[in-house]
Amino acid sequence: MSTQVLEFHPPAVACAPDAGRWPVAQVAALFALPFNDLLFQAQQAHRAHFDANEVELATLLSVKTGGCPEDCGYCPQAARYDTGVTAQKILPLDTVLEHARQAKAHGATRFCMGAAWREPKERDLDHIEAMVRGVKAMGLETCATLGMLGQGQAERLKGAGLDYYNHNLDTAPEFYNNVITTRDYQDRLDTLGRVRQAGIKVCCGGIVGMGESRLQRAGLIAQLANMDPYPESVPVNHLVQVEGTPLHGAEALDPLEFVRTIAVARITMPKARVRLSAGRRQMSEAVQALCFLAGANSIFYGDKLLTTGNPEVEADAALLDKLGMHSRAGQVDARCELD
Ligand code: SAM
Ligand code: DTB
Ligand code: SF4
Repeated sequence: MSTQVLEFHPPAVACAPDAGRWPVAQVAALFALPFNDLLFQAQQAHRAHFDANEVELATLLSVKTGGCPEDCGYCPQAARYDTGVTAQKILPLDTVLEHARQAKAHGATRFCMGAAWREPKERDLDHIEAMVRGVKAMGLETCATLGMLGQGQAERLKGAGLDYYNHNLDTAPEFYNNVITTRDYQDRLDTLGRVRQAGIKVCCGGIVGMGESRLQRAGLIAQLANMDPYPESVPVNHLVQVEGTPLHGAEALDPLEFVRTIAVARITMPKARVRLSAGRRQMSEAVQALCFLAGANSIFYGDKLLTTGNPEVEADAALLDKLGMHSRAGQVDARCELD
């Protein structure tokens, strides 16, 4: 039973989670609340645990791009889809550290390194360990997303100073096979168990806008919220549709439904950092502002995600300024170039 979930006091309209867990039906009931009531609850949960005007800036770098053997239907880096992404070798250490240095200079507090692997090989981990050590030594929080981890690999990353491991459940168990067939839900849960066991903080979320139903979005949130403990960090990605991937052309999600997903994540995981992740480039400023109101308090900062675009740092600095928001590091500095 998670004590974190028990601390939440939901109003009468969305019944209290029994036994500290969130049945899918109760998560779905949150989704069905009138929008204003949902956002009000999300604000209450947010303000109970965070400075409501503070946002974490995390910079993402693809340290090994493309050529991935997996078949994730959303992903431009899968070798089997013709998306125009060229497979590259792992980046040299000094290139990664230079990106991290610039990210820090711009005000980022967290640096996330991503690799297009099904799982890292042992020799890959030597490189990643050096990257983690170097980034950590700059005073940045470190995060990596490298695919599934085998026995002993999470411990190696922890030893190098890794703060967070990102591994997403992506969607509800019932919808999962519509999106990925080359590894199953249990594989993901096993990796998350290894990360937790090694004492690394868990960064785990999913993607919405892939054609899933609202009930399936509730199913994803319930899976996350019922982890014991729930993840410290929850990325909510809006599908970035990339030509050549099977999910290109999926029916567009109503932006207000995306905002609802953020709010439900905030209410069910009140102490987590809820991350407004991929898809911001396709979102209006007004929708992003609603996401902050719904409890999002982390964004990717830098003009690129892994292979697709993200808002320019100048635009983000201007948006945060307009909203009177500040980063964890204080002032946001968009003056120097990231690349
Ligand atoms: N290869 C590793 C893995 O899949 O575990 C790590 C990198 S993978 C690109 C990290 C996450 O990015 C995926 O789990 C997925 O949630 C997200 N992602 C990938 N492509 C996306 C897209 N087109 N739109 C939104 N999110 C995406
Ligand atoms: C996460 O949940 N979203 C980020 C990060 N973790 C690694 C990745 C988004 C990728 C979007 C598609 C791309 O740029 O390739
Ligand atoms: Fe490979 Fe990760 Fe993309 Fe799936 S999401 S195809 S595992 S890089």
